[in-house]
Amino acid sequence: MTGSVVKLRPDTTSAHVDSFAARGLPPAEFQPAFLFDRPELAYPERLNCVTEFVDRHVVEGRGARTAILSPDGTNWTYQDLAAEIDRIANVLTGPLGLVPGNRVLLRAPNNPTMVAAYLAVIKAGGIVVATMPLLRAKELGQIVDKAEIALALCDDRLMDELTKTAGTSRFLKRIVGFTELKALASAAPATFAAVDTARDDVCLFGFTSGTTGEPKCTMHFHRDLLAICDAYARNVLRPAPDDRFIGSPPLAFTFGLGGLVLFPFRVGASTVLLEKASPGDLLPAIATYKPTICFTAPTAYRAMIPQLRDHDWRSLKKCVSAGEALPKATFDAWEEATGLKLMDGIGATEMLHIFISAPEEAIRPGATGKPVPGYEAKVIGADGEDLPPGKPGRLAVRGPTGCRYLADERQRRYVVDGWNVTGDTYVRDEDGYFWYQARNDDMIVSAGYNIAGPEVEAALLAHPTVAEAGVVGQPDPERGMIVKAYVVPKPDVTVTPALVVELQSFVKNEIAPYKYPREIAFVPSLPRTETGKLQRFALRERAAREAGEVSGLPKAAE
Ligand code: 3UK
Repeated sequence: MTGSVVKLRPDTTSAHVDSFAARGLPPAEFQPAFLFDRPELAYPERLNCVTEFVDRHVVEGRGARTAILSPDGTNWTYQDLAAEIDRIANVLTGPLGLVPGNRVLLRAPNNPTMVAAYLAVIKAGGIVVATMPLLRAKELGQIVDKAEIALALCDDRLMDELTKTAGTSRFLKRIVGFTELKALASAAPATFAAVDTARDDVCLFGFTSGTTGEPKCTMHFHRDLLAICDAYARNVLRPAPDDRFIGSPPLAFTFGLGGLVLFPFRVGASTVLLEKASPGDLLPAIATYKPTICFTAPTAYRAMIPQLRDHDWRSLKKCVSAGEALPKATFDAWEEATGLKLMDGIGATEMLHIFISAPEEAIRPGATGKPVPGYEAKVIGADGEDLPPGKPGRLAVRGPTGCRYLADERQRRYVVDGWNVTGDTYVRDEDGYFWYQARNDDMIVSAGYNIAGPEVEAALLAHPTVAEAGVVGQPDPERGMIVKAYVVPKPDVTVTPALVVELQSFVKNEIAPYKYPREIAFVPSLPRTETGKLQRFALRERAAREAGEVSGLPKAAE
């Protein structure tokens, strides 16, 4: 499985006038190895990726095909999109004074102007820093200061928090609202020559959706944006020009960037951009726009199942699930309801997108899949040694993309001997499939046993009364930790002490009995991040508070 390893130095001449990103790159010895042995990953040294994603389609005669649809009535062809991008690029480099290498913050829900602005920044040689719409002034301030951002483009409806940030930041000088941006753009020329960037010029800063500590800023090159399309999408998702994409992840989350912008544009397909895309919004939009490919989180698929019968979802051909583990119960229920196999894939902001997954015909339900062609993966032990099949350990990967934190000591923790160590515990089976266990720090150690919270969650989700489940360790004087489950019951379920006992016996029948939740608390909802991840740390804090409390519900019978 091992291919030749190429350590790509910045080997081409940068187009950046502002060298901030290059100065922040990790030193060579802490960079991951990059693999480029597949012919489709052999990119030319000079490369502006927007030329590939947009202009190429116009030049090659596909300018009249649909690129972007949205509920505000937008129906842009590739020709329209190219003109929008070029007008904004002219505004950026003209009145707004952008020079190659400058960072530009974007703040907007997923909408057409956001995408045009995103690609305009890159086409102009800038570096995009997209931010989640729910972020507040303080979090925006951390991003602005870390990335030293002077210019922001902001949806007018989201101005308040960013204005507060500007009030206290020594970097942020100018915020241009989308209304003003569009006014300036309408007066600007509709053609703009792409800045002649190097394939290894940085064009994107992705802040991790990490839940603790200082935010980490990952840096990605022009070639990286193509590589995720030419590795994962081309070999696993396999979209065609007639596909239409839809989904929920914000474009500031690279899961959304790939699934809703880069993958469709790589093949000249179309995308539906939704500002609101909760499970309740997604199904009506699917019925309206008849997309073929959907990207969302495992919990969103689960939430949509009972509503499927009220909407025409039958245009869907492929459904991608990522962001957190896909429980087998959700996979089974979706397949039963739709006949479609959910395509699980693990990705990370550091890796830009998905690196382990499987095409439909090779899916093994419950497993994440195999390394995406172009990537290699292994499971390693505490000392970095390779572990054989069947043994749980730390996941390590390498491929055409990899981790580069901006000026961050934590680089050395993520990249070890050229391998990206994602922080996940995995088991590889004899056939080379990778089975997710937990985040390394989500393992519950109870009376000497290692118990993976997600495995207990998956077991609970198979019970007909359970809508959602979150499982963490709760401090316990005797066992160190006990397994504590927070359960959201389905709408018409009556919560009784008997249900607790019933769920406990159910789990004991599904998985090894010692893993059963000794305490179960019923809650109306679970805390989640904007990227759809369960906030286990919040549940852990809650469990720690509740430790020893009389819960009002009976303690488990042994
Ligand atoms: C977890 C998964 C089990 C895992 C992401 C697709 O999630 C993305 O990036 P983040 O930086 O988080 C990375 C971490 O999330 N995870 C993601 N997918 C799965 N765990 N099964 C999965 N299928 O802990 C990983 O280390 O927010 C996902 C594409 C782009 C992304 N940025």
